[in-house]
Amino acid sequence: MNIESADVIVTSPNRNFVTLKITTSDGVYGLGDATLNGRELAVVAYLRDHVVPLLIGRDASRIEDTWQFLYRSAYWRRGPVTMAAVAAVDMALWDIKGKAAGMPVYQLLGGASRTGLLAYGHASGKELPEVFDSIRDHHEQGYRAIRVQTGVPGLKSIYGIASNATFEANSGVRYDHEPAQRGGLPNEEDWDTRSYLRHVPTVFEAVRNEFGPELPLLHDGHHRMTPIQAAQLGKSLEPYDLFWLEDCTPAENQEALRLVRQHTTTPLAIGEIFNSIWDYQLIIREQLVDYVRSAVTHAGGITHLKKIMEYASIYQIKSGFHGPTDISPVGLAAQLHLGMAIHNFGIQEYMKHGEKTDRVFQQSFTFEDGYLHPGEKPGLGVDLDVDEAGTYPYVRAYLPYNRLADGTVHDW
Ligand code: CS2
Ligand code: MG
Repeated sequence: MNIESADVIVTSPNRNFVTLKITTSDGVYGLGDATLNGRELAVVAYLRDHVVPLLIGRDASRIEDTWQFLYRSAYWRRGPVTMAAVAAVDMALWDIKGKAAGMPVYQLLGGASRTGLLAYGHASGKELPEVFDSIRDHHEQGYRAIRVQTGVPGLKSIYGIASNATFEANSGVRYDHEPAQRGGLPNEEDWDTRSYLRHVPTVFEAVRNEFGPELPLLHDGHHRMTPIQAAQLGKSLEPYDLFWLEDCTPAENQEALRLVRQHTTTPLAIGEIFNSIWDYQLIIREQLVDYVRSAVTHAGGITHLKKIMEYASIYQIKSGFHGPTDISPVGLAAQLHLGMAIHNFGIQEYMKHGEKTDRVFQQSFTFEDGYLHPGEKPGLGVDLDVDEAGTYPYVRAYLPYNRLADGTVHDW
């Protein structure tokens, strides 16, 4: 079953997506997600100009060998663009192997370790009443775990809060939060960590008072605090028993987590911008994190993220795979299959895609009573309507960035 063709499909129904479609000499095809929000075309070029020529004629069944070949023969290793390209090939080959075997991919990964995958959704609001409404809305949608993001007095716009701008700009589909803005330059947002640190604990206190102690609550610090500020927030949130505090500080310097760990027992989740096992090496070995946040799309595919989870399992660290709308339905499906099979599954982020996206990507996963399941279709269980995809041309979109009151650029 040799690879006969490989097409890079770019579409922009509710937002931009990049999908690799590999077709074999037997006519079996597989899909892989290569979407890198705000830098999509860099991965398109890496795939079209450099990877696709290497795939033609290769034996599609040799997934590990192809992974190693693409990773090592490039000479230049790691990084978001390379690892998204490698990930797309990897996902497509697992999809093909599942179809050829007549099995859903999770069966090839060792079978089901659970009946379903606990998911969390994104509740948000500028003020408390909006936050409460959004939590109730997510409850009604069936979510049993909820991430809470809140506005901060004095800040015009902040990560994680749906604003009217995102609503109108994204063809009228109500996304809780779609940060990448189409057709322009990056939005500049304002940030002040001290007002955020004062405000967030008051919101979680109010949410606990309103919704009780059981509901698993998550929060995303989105890389904005210094290690000691992250320690401060983790500590001040302890009374509200968070499921996790995510991306509490930029983690290029993995040792930064030592200071956070020293001061708080709030569980920590990190890794959505990590692309390889080496980004986790120290923080896993030193037990400085509790959840691995990588996405299959950005961490070298099912093959590599499975290795990260095996390493994490030695330290009882669980998965918390990244699942916002900029992970395409193909990438989400791949994570659900991996999540079904690994032992150390923790929770899966699940932001719902829009109607147009659902027309482009036919999906077979289910979301019932708070739990996701990849479905039983052979392969990944997702198909792409190439003609429908062709009706939504790419529109360049940038993620926002932050500046502090004194004009300094800050992590967004
Ligand atoms: C976020 C993402 O979902 C999350 O946890 O951190 O929404 C992130 O902002 C986007 O993926 C950026 O493209
Ligand atoms: Mg995040």
